Amino acid sequence: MKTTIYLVLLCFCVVARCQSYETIFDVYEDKYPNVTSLSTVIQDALQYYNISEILKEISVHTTDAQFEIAGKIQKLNDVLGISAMNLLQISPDMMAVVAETRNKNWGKGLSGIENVIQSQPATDFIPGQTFHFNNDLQALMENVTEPDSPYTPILSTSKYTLMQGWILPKEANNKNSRFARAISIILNRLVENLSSHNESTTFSVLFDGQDGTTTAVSSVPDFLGMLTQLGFTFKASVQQRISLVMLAVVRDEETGLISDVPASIFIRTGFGNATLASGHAELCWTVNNQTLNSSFCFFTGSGIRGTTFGWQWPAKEWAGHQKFTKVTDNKKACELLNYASHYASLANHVASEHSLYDFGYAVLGLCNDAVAVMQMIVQNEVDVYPLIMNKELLLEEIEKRKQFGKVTEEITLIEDALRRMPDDRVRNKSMRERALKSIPFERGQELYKSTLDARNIIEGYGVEEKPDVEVEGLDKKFYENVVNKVSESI
Ligand SMILES: *[C@@H]1O[C@H](CO)[C@@H](O)[C@H](O)[C@H]1NC(C)=O
Ligand SMILES: *[C@@H]1O[C@H](CO)[C@@H](O)[C@H](O)[C@H]1NC(C)=O
Ligand SMILES: *[C@@H]1O[C@H](CO)[C@@H](O)[C@H](O)[C@H]1NC(C)=O
Ligand SMILES: *[C@@H]1O[C@H](CO)[C@@H](O)[C@H](O)[C@H]1NC(C)=O
Ligand SMILES: *[C@@H]1O[C@H](CO)[C@@H](O)[C@H](O)[C@H]1NC(C)=O
Ligand SMILES: *[C@@H]1O[C@H](CO)[C@@H](O)[C@H](O)[C@H]1NC(C)=O
Ligand SMILES: *[C@@H]1O[C@H](CO)[C@@H](O)[C@H](O)[C@H]1NC(C)=O
Ligand SMILES: *[C@@H]1O[C@H](CO)[C@@H](O)[C@H](O)[C@H]1NC(C)=O
Ligand SMILES: CC(=O)N[C@H]1CO[C@H](CO)[C@@H](O)[C@@H]1O
Repeated sequence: MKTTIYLVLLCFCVVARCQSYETIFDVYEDKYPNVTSLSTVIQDALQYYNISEILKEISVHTTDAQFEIAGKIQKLNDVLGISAMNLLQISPDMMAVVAETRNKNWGKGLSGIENVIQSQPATDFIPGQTFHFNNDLQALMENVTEPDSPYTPILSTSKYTLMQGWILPKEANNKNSRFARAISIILNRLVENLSSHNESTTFSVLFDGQDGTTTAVSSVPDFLGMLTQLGFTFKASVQQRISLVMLAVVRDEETGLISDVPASIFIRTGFGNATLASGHAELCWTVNNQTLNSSFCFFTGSGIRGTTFGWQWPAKEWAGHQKFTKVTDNKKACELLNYASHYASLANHVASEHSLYDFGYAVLGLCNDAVAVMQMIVQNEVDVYPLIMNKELLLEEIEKRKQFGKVTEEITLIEDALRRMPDDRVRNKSMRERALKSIPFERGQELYKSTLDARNIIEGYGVEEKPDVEVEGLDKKFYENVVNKVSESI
């Protein structure tokens, strides 16, 4: 219940006056047969749950907050029924405000905000300072089993049980996936080495040569060099789909059938009332030899210790899929991996220096932001949207390093990318194109009905036009207040 209230408050925004859909969560169930709209489930639940009661509980926490919507003071209790789901959308600039406010409250030690410490990918599998590639790889691959996340009921009626969880597909623990996870863990350890200046804690990977000698490597390029010598080739690309927040499924109590319930974070784009399911992007490498065909990815994630290399659960087909930035040359793909490792080291250092909540996730950007920095380096433009990172924190750190004369070539490139990349905390000319690109569906194959509407609305704007709607009267203060109230009250 508290999570629900938190989400409702966190994302409270302007009501979309609905057209071809009733709520922004409505999906084309006819095109995606194993999918049920969240709104269908909620609509049913509304017959059993007293929303007035629920909203009353919310209003206890928010009595002082300024609810100014489109210039009018509105009471939450007035916003009843299924259309209240349309409140669950937020503009990129307000996402950044929410991130900063949550972080401030976490820093102040307010209860209700616990730092998210999970271990995916686990860094603690590797014992000691060395990893013997030939001897230890098998054991590490055995160790990195990804468990299912069992279905946990959220609410149920006689008709539906809404649950949260994820049952992994079979390939999630096959050899390729285990190898990808093992490589991610090793890479993350090598990234730590970048910021450690103490030789006695340096992490090394040992490789046995055919001539009986052993080579020790402690840097990402050297590690990639060894893998290339062993016959592995790397390719890189950006993989993009829509974000999945809840990982929800519903059991139809009449038929017993389970189907997925897509629940994304919706981005209020500011182009009229166009709202889009937020895109999730990651920069991925395939690493192949003749027997293994693995893929690992790089992004800033929640609950994964910041900006890291990691292995992602395969997304459902209905989440869409598209690729950007295809780097097929082995050398270039390895160079990009080296830049990513320097960016991870920088971002994680800044997160640690400033004690950022969730290892910097949100304040230092969503998954998209880390990908955007890499896209700037490799192609001098960014495809992904939205971008909300507080890049000033990273630039400050780089300035500090410059004063001590300690800036690598990689960090110089990263600085340039940070300065020049688009920033959706302010309105920019590339927003229109990137917002449209963030839709990972062919026209007519959209998952959410609201996405098709949004596509039509945004396409109606000129190529260089910026969003016209600021946040329709909902100001920064509102979001700060709401997050503060929630932090205090939970
Ligand atoms: C969006 O805005 C347009 C023009 O401002 C309006 O005609 C339409 O009803 C709105 N559609 C939705 C889905 O809110
Ligand atoms: C729901 O709660 C409100 C406020 O407590 C109350 O006035 C109303 O009668 C309740 N409705 C139902 C159907 O129980
Ligand atoms: C694998 O896990 C076992 C038991 O937790 C541990 O003792 C061993 O060191 C691990 N091996 C590697 C290579 O991670
Ligand atoms: C380096 O790390 C070792 C082992 O943790 C520690 O004993 C030593 O004091 C460290 N040296 C410096 C200069 O920090
Ligand atoms: C539909 O999706 C659910 C949840 O992911 C899964 O358990 C079920 O097997 C799927 N059903 C079909 C018919 O694909
Ligand atoms: C590919 O790499 C794996 C792991 O190092 C190794 O076991 C396998 O023999 C390699 N395949 C080839 C054809 O080299
Ligand atoms: C490796 O996997 C990718 C994606 O799953 C596939 O497209 C490709 O054909 C595979 N390559 C090999 C050599 O098996
Ligand atoms: C984004 O907008 C800001 C403020 O208007 C501007 O300073 C910046 O140059 C713009 N960046 C891009 C990439 O358009
Ligand atoms: C002690 C050691 O080998 N440290 C290495 C950590 O990684 C950096 C960057 O690749 C190397 O320059 C250091 O030599």
